[in-house]
Order: sequence, then C-alpha cells, then structure tokens
Amino acid sequence: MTYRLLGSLTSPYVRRFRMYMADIPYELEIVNYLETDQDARLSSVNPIKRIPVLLIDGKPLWESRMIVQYLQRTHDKQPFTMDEENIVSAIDALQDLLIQSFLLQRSGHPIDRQNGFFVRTADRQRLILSYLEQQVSAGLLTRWDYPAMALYATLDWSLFRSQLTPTQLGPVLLQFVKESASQRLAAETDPRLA
Ligand SMILES: N[C@@H](CCC(=O)N[C@@H](CS)C(=O)NCC(=O)O)C(=O)O
Repeated sequence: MTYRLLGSLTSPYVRRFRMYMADIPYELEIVNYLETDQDARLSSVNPIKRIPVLLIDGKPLWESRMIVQYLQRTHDKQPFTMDEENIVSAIDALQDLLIQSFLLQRSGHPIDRQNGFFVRTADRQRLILSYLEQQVSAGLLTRWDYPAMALYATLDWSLFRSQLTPTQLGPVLLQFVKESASQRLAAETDPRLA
C-alpha cells in the first residue's frame, strides 16, 4: 500500500493528517490550489477541488472524515467514540466557516454583519466555540489523537490567519493550543514555517 497525501503546508485539514500519519509512511505532494497549474492537478483527482486528498496506490480518497475512517480501519487505529464523532463534526463545521470567511475576505467580498446569513454564521461560531470549550474542560480532548489534532490545527490556523482573536478563543482553548504546540509534529507542521 503506498500513500501520497495531496495538500498545502498551510491547510489546517492537511495538517491534521501530517500529525495523524506520524507512524504511517506517506509522501507529501504539495498542491497549492491558488496556483493555476496546481489547481488543475487537484481538479484532476478531486472534483470537489479541496485538499486533502489521499492517493492510495494511486487511487484518490477525498474528504478528511472519509480519510480518517479509512486509516482507522486499515491501520488498526482507535475508532471515534460517539462523543468524538460529535466533537469532530463541530470542529469541521467551525473550520469550514472560518475558511469560507477567510476566502471571502481574501477575494475582497464585503461581510455585512447585519445580514441574516452572517448573523447565523456568527451565532454558529460562538456556539461551537463554547461547546468545544466545554469538551476540553470535561477532559475529552486530552489524548493526542485525531480529535485533539483537528482541534489544535483549527484553532492554531484561526490565530495564524487572524480569523479568531485570542479573546474569542478564551483561556481554556488558548491553554489547549499552548499545550498541544509542544507535540513534536505540531511544531514541525507549523503553517508559519511554510
Ligand atoms: N470537507 C473537506 C474540507 C477541506 C477544505 O475545505 N480544504 C480547504 C483547504 S484547508 C480547501 O481545499 N479549500 C479550497 C476551496 O474551498 O476552494 C474535508 O473535510 O476534507
């Protein structure tokens, strides 16, 4: 079985796998979808045009939830508990809304905070952060496994890309980021090094 992970060095979704696949040999193929030729490469393997993509013996598997489930099954890694399924879904939802707002900002699209869509998005963001804070406080993310890696990659990216402020994260999530940053692969995959 050969693995090739397609992604960028700044993507928080890709970073999860660069940490999670610590004990699984793979090659990293840098795909920066903002470059036309690399975006064409991405489109040729994933019609959704999103990273990460895992090429398994040359065959593409996309969507991080599918990739992690495949790796859990194939490499005898611990499957998610029901709490962890919810935690990962909440992290994914937070990550998605932060990426959408980053892409809107980057393309110069105005964000009207009175508009119903953005009001609902801001409410979702606030509720998810509060839920994740509760899960961390309850000790559900103490194990350095995919859920903790995903949360760390998302929160650290949100600070790196100025999509959330330390005040919005609050002391519990900030402490979680600080403690996770001491993991070897967390340091090695820091997007600020890209
Ligand atoms: N649902 C996807 C989301 C992945 C995703 O949003 N990746 C971002 C980079 S971090 C991306 O490829 N964005 C390109 C785009 O949205 O056009 C997953 O879980 O893998």
